[in-house]
Amino acid sequence: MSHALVVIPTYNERENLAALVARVRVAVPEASVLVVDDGSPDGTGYIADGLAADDGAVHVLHRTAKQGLGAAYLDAFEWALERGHDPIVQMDADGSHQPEQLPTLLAALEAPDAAGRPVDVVIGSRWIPGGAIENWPRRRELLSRWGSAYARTMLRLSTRDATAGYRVFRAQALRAIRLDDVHTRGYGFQVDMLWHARQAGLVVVEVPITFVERVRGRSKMSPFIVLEAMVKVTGWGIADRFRRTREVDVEARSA
Ligand SMILES: Nc1nc2c(ncn2[C@@H]2O[C@H](COP(=O)(O)OP(=O)(O)OP(=O)(O)O)[C@@H](O)[C@H]2O)c(=O)[nH]1
Ligand SMILES: [Mg+2]
Repeated sequence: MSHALVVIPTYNERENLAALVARVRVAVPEASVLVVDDGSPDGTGYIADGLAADDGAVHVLHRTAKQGLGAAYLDAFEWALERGHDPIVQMDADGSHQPEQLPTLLAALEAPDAAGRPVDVVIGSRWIPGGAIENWPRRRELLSRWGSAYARTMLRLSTRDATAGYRVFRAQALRAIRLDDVHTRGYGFQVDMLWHARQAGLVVVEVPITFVERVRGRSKMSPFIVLEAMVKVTGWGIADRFRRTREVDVEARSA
């Protein structure tokens, strides 16, 4: 029988991982956990191995070098699909995404959306009513809100929190998204996945979450990551507009 898998990417999360995995195991005992570590110099990978040795529901995927969150997730999705997991959850290791809210996200995958359609993807959202953030500096909030708004406008996405990292996918949704075609490695990966979801015609719903800024460890967010996301979103948006113009032209000519 297929069952849920919670994927947790880690890079130098020594102080956070064990407590987070324990919370996940309590909040959703029926789910397995996959830690994807990129050879963290602080030894997070060893901690993950220890957790896996103690609990058969915890697994570890070791990657040799830090290649970004997107690359880690793509490997993990392949791992999950090969083993028949469904649904597949993605969650940060730093405690920003609270495992206690996961049952609500999973329930939203089971219920039809407002139009009565089966749901393919659930997003834990900061920017819809009921959503909240704790301990974020104003500058960080503005960057996130602005980034989401820019992606939404450029790519005509309906998702309010387009950069959210707390998500649940049906295995079928990950198969429908051509993962070979997702190339963003940094934080823009989240937008890239939504963009592909829209192109695949998937049904995406948002559930409000309270996002808690990390208390321990360091952020991996960098100006490069923000720039990568901006350049890519702009490129996709422009390409999409050209494609639509061409489609309208072809329709007009054949009418
Ligand atoms: N495997 C892997 N995990 C990564 C990599 N970069 C970031 N992560 C993990 O991805 C998650 C999100 O990274 P964060 O540093 O928290 O980034 P963020 O949430 O955008 O930034 P903050 O809000 O400042 O924490 C964390 O669990 C990180 O450990 C990477 O290159 N490889
Ligand atoms: Mg974080």
